[in-house]
Amino acid sequence: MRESVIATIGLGANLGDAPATVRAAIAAIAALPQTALVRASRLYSSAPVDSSGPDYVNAVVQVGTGLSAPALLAQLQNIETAAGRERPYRNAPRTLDLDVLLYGDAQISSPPLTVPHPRMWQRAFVLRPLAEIAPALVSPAALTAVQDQMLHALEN
Ligand code: PH2
Ligand code: MG
Ligand code: MG
Repeated sequence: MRESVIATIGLGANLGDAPATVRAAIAAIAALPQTALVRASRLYSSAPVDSSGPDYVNAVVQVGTGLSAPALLAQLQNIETAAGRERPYRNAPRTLDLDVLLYGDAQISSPPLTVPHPRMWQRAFVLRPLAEIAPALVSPAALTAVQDQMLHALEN
């Protein structure tokens, strides 16, 4: 493995057996080439934000990876496709969404990939699982800003 970067990935699903899909996606991420799972949050249930359909299941994981950011994104898109992901319109309900939230401390602005994820600081379904596994990355003020968004852990 070339020098490894800590990448933070957000998982979301609200169609089909969302908890099973998210758990399988965490296993698939852990099995990616040049990639090792570092930490995984619990699964959370959250009301759709700027989206529709059933409540979402969300989680956040960190991996150490030798994949470049575009290569990691391509691998995540393969996992989404294998889970039956369709993209009828923006923020449509989905079987699986895998977003690169952070890639080390890189700032990336390219058409397929913007890192840090531009909306992550407005979303409890990202910040609370992230705070669970990497508390230094999420300030108390950031958590306060999203405290009105409905979210609860599905497990202890
Ligand atoms: N993802 C979105 C839009 N809205 N809402 C919740 N609760 N969870 C998500 O993962 C989510 C969302 C776009 O990716
Ligand atoms: Mg998303
Ligand atoms: Mg996405």
